Amino acid sequence: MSTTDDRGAGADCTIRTVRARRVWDSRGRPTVEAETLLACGATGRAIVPAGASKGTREAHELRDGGAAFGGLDVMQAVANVEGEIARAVAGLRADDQAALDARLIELDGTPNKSRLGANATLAVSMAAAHAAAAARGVPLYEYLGGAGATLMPMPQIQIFGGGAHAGRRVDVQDFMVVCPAAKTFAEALEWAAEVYRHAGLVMKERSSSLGVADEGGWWPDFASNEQALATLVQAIERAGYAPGEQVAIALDIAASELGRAGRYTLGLDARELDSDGLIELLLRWVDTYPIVSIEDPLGEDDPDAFVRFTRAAGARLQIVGDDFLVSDAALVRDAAALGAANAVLLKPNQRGTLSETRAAWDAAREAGYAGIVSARSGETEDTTIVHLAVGWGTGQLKVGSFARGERMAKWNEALRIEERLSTRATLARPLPRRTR
Ligand code: 2PG
Ligand code: MG
Repeated sequence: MSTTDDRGAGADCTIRTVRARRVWDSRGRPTVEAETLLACGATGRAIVPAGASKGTREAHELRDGGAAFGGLDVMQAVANVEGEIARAVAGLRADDQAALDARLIELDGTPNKSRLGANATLAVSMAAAHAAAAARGVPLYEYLGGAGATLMPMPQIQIFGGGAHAGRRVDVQDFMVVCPAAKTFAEALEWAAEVYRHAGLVMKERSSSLGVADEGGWWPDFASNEQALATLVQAIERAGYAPGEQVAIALDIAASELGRAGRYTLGLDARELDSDGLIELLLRWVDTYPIVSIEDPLGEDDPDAFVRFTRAAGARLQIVGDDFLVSDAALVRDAAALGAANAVLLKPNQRGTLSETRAAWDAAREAGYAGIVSARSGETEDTTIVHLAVGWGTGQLKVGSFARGERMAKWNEALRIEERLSTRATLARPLPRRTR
């Protein structure tokens, strides 16, 4: 979000002041907003999101502890922005993102931003980008990607929520759809809206409508994880689309939440599996249902199994590292050397600066990996990630479901971008089409 009063290429992008405040996220929890004022008068503002199912190697989110708000207050992170960080970045240029982020990293001085907080540093990193875009008088995606930023991302849209986002009612965290045959981003949203609506109707018919989960997906009431898959196919068909061909399935197993050290528990299915047992189950699902993408099929501490799964299915399936790669360029390079996964989820708050997140995408591209810019389960009206997906040309965007304002703000922002790009826009088609 940005405003400006002295636009143009020659605008003075020197940072004058940085302010921060505590605002509230979609789970009613505190989070950090930063606002940057430049010498030219342009301002930029950004809010940091928060995850629930987190990788252990994510950058540190600074929370105050204590009794208030379950220990989740962020007043120390806010104070860090207004004090130490504001002093350190005043005088730097907002349009030199690399130098600004390097200063933030150096100032923090820890490997995981545990001193100042990744929530503090990311708010400043993103607000500066917004301010620089405003100073130029262009939308953020265009500031980041120039005139060549015309690739609209394929959306991954959640239909059922599960795992840590729905009281572990089912074990699999995200049951999502993608629309490989849609011609535009707008059309992909139309199809997803129909699938979402029909999924809700199916659940209502079964009197199993229990509201929505953290990211807006239907709160699941299923007898097994596999029943969720079957119901999703049913919803796709009832909505009038060919499963696999027009609307396909993407899953986030979030397997780090299911166990440790190669032992996994599917509570709903009353099953304990070792790594190869989980691989076998997922391969059977891939053979039976029109699944084109699986995120975190195995735990973050199970790289060898990741390699085995990638060998078995990587040629016909997108295999995404989220908790496994935590948007970290070095981990992406390590995974590529091993042959583990073939795509990386990109969440800026897993690293704490835009430059480091971007570096993970650069490493992914070099390795031939796909990239998916992703929201967190705790979100706000902030739409920065949509601009990152288009500006960086990642080709995919994961935001959650087709309900709740913090999700719709992002889908709707992407519609505005597609409209602005007009005939120059093309919808990315990164995923294989499948016929059953
Ligand atoms: C994920 C995200 C979004 P969280 O695991 O990919 O679904 O969840 O933000 O809770 O990590
Ligand atoms: Mg995930």
